[in-house]
Amino acid sequence: MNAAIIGLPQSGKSAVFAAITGKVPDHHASPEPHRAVSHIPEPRLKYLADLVRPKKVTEETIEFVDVPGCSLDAPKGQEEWRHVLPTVRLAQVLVVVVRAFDNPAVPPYRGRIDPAADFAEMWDELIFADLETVTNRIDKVEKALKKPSKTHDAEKHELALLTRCREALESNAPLSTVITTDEERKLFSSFAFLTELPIVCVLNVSDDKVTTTPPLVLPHVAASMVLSAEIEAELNALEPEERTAFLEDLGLPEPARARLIHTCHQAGGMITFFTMNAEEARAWSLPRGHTALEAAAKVHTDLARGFIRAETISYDELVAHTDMKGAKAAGKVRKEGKTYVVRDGDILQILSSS
Ligand SMILES: Nc1nc2c(ncn2[C@@H]2O[C@H](COP(=O)(O)OP(=O)(O)O)[C@@H](O)[C@H]2O)c(=O)[nH]1
Ligand SMILES: [Mg+2]
Repeated sequence: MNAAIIGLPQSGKSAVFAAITGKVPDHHASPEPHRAVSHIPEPRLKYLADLVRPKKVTEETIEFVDVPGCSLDAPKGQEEWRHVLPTVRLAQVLVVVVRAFDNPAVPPYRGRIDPAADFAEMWDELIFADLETVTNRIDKVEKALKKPSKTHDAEKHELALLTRCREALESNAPLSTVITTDEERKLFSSFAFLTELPIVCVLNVSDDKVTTTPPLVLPHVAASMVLSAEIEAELNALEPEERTAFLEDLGLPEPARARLIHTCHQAGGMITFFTMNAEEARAWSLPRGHTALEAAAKVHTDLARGFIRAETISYDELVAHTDMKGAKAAGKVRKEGKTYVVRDGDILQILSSS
């Protein structure tokens, strides 16, 4: 899965990207979006690997895209924003970085530090981009309805939904409030609407404010968090042993990096399940609500084709019984069929005839 980092210029997008991925993008060298893949920190996988000591341990990954900021009130900035929009549309999650940090060396965009207003400005751009797509489509469908055709029923149905989309956007509500069924999502999937995507809002604060600043409270936002990109950069530069002491000094439980990655994964509708054997212990992402059969297909198409059952135990239950042997003896390993809805933390052993 893939998360696009967007926000106004000088909000700290590239700094956040560097904190998460360890890669420092140089937008002076290239104004294009930068991509990097991060492993999803998964302490549960380490426990499983310690149990079976496999040849290989494979973590799940997530891709982050650092999108250059655009001065939205200038024609050139609008042009740049249009240039990066197709990349943003391809994301599964939008991370909106909002500036709250003070740095005399970096004058804030528009000369103000006003997180709520900055978020609102980004939000308006997303709404506006979708409104433009919806309005253009309405024109097309209305024209089609004026011509004789056998597809008028489908067009009328689409027009009714598009009209509701326009009404929502005009009242500043995202399309995720209108497009709610699989059928509707499929009908509009080619438009890749921005306001259908879950948003994670990241408030980038000064290092001395990180424990005292509350996250922004925002409607229609999947998650809202606070971090200091400066602290994260310092953490990344330290040796692992020094990090704990540094975090303790600051009063932080963990680096924001892990929290942000997990938040994006969850906001994107993903859960994690595990497989383990002597060869490999592995974490896998699966959309929430997907079944054991879909999980099997993710691991290998053959496993899904010959699916017999999935022997399943939750991570917590396994830990409570120390290992598989203990869990089996206690009768805690369930035999689940194709339609079983996989839960976060499930460990699956999929039995298949092929
Ligand atoms: N003091 C401080 N400076 C920051 C912080 N985050 C970013 N900066 C600085 O602000 C400038 C703009 O940050 P950058 O990540 O390039 O912003 P972008 O335009 O949104 O990608 C850079 O010089 C950063 O070093 C922060 O948390 N604290
Ligand atoms: Mg940047």
